[in-house]
Amino acid sequence: MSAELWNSAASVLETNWSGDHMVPSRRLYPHQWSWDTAFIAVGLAYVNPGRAWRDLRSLFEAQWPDGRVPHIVFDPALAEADYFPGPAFWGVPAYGVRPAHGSTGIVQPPLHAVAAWKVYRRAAAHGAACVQEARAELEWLYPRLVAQQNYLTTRRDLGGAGLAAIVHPWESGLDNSPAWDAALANVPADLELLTTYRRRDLDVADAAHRPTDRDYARYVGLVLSYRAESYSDTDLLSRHDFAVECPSFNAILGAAELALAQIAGVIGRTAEAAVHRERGRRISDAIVARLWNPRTRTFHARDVRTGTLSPAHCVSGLMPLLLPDLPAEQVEGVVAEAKSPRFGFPAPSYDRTAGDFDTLRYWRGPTWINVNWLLRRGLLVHGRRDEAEELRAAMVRLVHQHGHFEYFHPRTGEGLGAPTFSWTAALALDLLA
Ligand code: 2M8
Repeated sequence: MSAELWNSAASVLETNWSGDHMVPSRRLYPHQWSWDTAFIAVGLAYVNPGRAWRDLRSLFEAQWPDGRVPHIVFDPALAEADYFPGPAFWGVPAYGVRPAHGSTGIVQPPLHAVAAWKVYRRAAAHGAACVQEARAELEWLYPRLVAQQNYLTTRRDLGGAGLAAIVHPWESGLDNSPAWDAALANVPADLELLTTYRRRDLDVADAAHRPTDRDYARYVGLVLSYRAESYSDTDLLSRHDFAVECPSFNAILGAAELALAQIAGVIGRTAEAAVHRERGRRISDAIVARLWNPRTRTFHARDVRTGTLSPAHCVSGLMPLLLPDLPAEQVEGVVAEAKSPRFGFPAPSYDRTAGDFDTLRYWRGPTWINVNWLLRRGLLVHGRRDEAEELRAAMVRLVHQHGHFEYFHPRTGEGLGAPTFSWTAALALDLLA
């Protein structure tokens, strides 16, 4: 079984390679996405590390002067109509050394330091030249990764407590998660707006599996609001309707500091390693102080504008397990939540017992490999080897039986969304290795 799965995963990554970057899927997502690049690098580390570094470089070549790494880098060879919203809609000036590549003005979870560290660690298996290349790539990436962290922990600390706020649901990577429902209720949904645009996703995917038009009206409205001041974060809270501290985004932010500490050690910046470790610990503390609900014994998204925690139980609430400094009480609570009837292994994106659990609709129920891969990593961080192995085996079974789909039906395992999806294939390689 594993040779067959390995080969099919490797061939998905061949098909989706576009010269200097990987696309998540050819039809639905034809450009380069930020956190996809990180998950994909983890798999490329086994079959083509040179491409892992090339992909990360392509992404960071589009980094903005303020340090933000855009959530999409657009392929200039494609037409505006190939993805909505495309480059003209975002209206972002071209930054960096790839001036022909437009980008969006929002971010995604900063998983790249974790990915780069994993690619580096795997390099020795490919020989000395590969180790040398990996070191040089880490040296190139390090200041850029630090700039990304600095942007998120300063300009995006809208709540003033040491966490980064997302200002658009797309920034979480968990687009239509119920975690944002309460905060989004305050965002006008101008359905008229959509009549002037064409939702390209509905040409290539089933509408019942995608966010609704009401969601999209809000997504478009929030981009227009952020775009109005050229994506400036100054006084953003006073003029923008959505600002949320997400437990998953911030757990990845903390894990990135710890990966940066490792990278700094390897490239001879030992004094900086201690600073990153300390920053990671502070993010971990802030997540516990701001996002833990002692009554539900799990983490929830916090609406920065109202100071309230979302009541929804979502897979994002399990992600702080990635942080080694998480106190025992929180570790126990999250592991119990993960193993409870609400989730189980592999974990669906949303509470199975909720009245509005939706087995088909994207991040409102279906099972995703990337967040389960993060959950397994978190279990290993806390020495929960048996649970981690149970989860690994369940993920491998799911992908082997149903294919490298974007997401899966949480009861039957049926593949949903894009059929040859890069991060599913890439992470399958890591789970098999
Ligand atoms: C999905 O998001 C994009 C918008 O960014 C979309 O729906 O068009 C999400 O699953 C996100 O996490 C992912 O990075 C992206 C590309 O795979 O698709």
